[in-house]
This record gives sequence, C-alpha cells and structure tokens, in this order.
Amino acid sequence: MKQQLESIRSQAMAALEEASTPAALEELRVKLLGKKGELTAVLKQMGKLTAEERPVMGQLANSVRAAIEEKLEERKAEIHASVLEAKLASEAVDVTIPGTAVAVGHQHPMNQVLQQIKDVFVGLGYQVVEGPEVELADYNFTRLNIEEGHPSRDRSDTFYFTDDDSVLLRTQTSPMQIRYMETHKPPLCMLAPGRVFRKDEADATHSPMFHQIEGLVVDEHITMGDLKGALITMMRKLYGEDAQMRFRPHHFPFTEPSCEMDMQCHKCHGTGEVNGQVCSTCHGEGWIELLGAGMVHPKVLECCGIDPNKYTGFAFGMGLERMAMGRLKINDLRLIFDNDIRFLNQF
Ligand code: 2NM
Repeated sequence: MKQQLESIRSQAMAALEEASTPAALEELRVKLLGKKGELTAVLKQMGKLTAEERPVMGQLANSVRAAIEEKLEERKAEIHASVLEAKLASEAVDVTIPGTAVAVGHQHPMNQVLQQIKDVFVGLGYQVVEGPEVELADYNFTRLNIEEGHPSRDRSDTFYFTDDDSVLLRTQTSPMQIRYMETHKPPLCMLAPGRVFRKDEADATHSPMFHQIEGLVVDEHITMGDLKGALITMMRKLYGEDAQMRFRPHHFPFTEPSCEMDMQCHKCHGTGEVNGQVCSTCHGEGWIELLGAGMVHPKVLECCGIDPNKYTGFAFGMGLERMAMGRLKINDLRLIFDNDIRFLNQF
C-alpha cells in the first residue's frame, strides 16, 4: 500500500508538471482526488490493514493528498500566468508602426470664394441670411417692381410649380431682401447668398442652377457713394488694394438709378492687349463685368412698409460662379459642377 501511495504521488507530480491547460489540470484533479479517483480507491483498502499500520498509512495518504493539492495550486497559478502572458503577447500593439494615412479633403472652390465674400461683408457689419428656394412669384417678381408680362417671368425662363404661375424656383436671391425688409426696421444691412434657378441650357457660361450673393443696406441718407464704397471695399479685399473699378449706368426694375460694376482686367491692366495679342482674360475689353447694383426703387421700399421719403437704400447682386471663375482663373463653368477630384484638387 505504501508503494501504491508513493507511486500515485510520483506519477501525479509528473503528470501535473506535464499538464499545460486549465482543462488538463481539472481532468487530473478528478482522476487523482475525485470520489472515483486513484487516492480514494487506495483509501478504500484501509480496512484490510492492521491497527498499527492504519494510522501510518493514513498519515502517508494525507501527505500524498496534501502534496497533490499543493502541486495542483502551484500549476494552476503557473498556467494562469502563462495563458495571460500569451494573451498579452498576441494582443500587443506596436505603437511605433506608422499609421494608415487618411486623405484629408478641403473646401470646394465655390465655398472658398463664398466664405471670402461673406467674411468681407460680415466685417462691414452685414448680417448673412438664407431663405427658401421655392418662392412665391409675389416675392420673386411683383414686389421687386417686375411687372406682369416682363420677359423674366416667362415660362421659358422660370421654373414654375403651379399652373397659375404663383409658386416657382427663385430666379434670384432678391426675394430674401423683400422678406428681410418686411420683418425688420431700418437701419438694415444684410447679405443673401444662395442657389437660384433659371431655364438655361448648360454651356461654358450658363447653368440652370447657379449661385447669387445679393446685398441690401437701408437707412436714412444712404447714397450711391455708400454703394460704391461697399463694393470697392469688397473688390480690394478680394483682389488686392490696387484693383480698379468702374461704374456704368444700367437698368433694373427694382433699382433707380441702376448701374453695373466692372473691374479693370488684372491681366492687361485695361489695355486689352498682352504682348501685342488680344488679352485672353477680358477678350480685349480691358474691363470685366462683375455685378449689378443700384438705389432701391421707392416702390420696392413702399411695398415692404418702409417710408421712401424717410429712408433710402442700395442693393447689389453678383453671380458667385462668375466671381469664382475670375478669382480662380477657371474658364468653363461646367468644371465647377462636375466635381472631378482632379479639378478640385487644384484649389
Ligand atoms: C441686382 C442688381 C441690382 C437687388 C435689389 C434688391 C431689392 F430687393 F432690395 F430691391 N435686391 N437685390 C439688386 C439690385 C440685385 O442683381 C444683379
């Protein structure tokens, strides 16, 4: 019996040393110490021993059990540590490996120019407002002094939603000026950028959707001088302090008097020629047409509940695509809308 116990001890120690997983350890524990285990089987034979042998064997059996239990705990701790170590090794992150570069995009050239123009006017105290693209003909035409039958109201020029021509896609952002004058009292100083829609065939200079920026200032004693000051300030901020402008008389239904503003061509400096050739930027004109403006028509002020005998105002409107094409030297409008990454990456 003593030999049996010693053999259980030595085999158990070897087997426990070999076991490398928690499952293998558990299997051994059952095999060695369980109710049907090897040690229990030996203890069951104790009855056959003499009274002198029994306590000696009992003591030996207990020490074998204690040794196995101790070894089990020891191996359990070792295996737990090595499993943890393996897990840590497999999950280790090498923080020195260079990361995967993420391509960072940038603002669309149209938004770059829009932001620059907004910045100038915000700096001059203008409030930037946006409004609906689906408009009432009343705001888009009638209250801007554009009479029934005016060519711009034609169904071939304007996108209408209703048969009675009362609801449309705005053809300009001026309806926002009307809305603003309706809801605010002078002094007013606002800028309305946004999309506008006209039934144009798309070509190098036309698109059925384009962007406008319109501005409006109304107060007592506002003059054409204030208009010129605001627009010249904008152009010098965008194109540099040496930019030269000229104002020509024009006609709009919603302003009186009305004008157009040109900028002297920055390529030929107004001569129309570069190295004896016709200037390609202004086509020999020496000047580039940029925007329309004027003093708000008294009828328009009156329509919006502003007393034209007390208040005067100026307004202006410009095409954002035209401004962007001039500023970024783009020669075909369609490039702006194509969203070809090779084009956009140049700005
Ligand atoms: C332009 C040219 C001239 C304009 C006028 C108004 C309003 F509502 F105040 F009468 N808003 N915008 C205006 C004046 C727009 O665009 C070429």
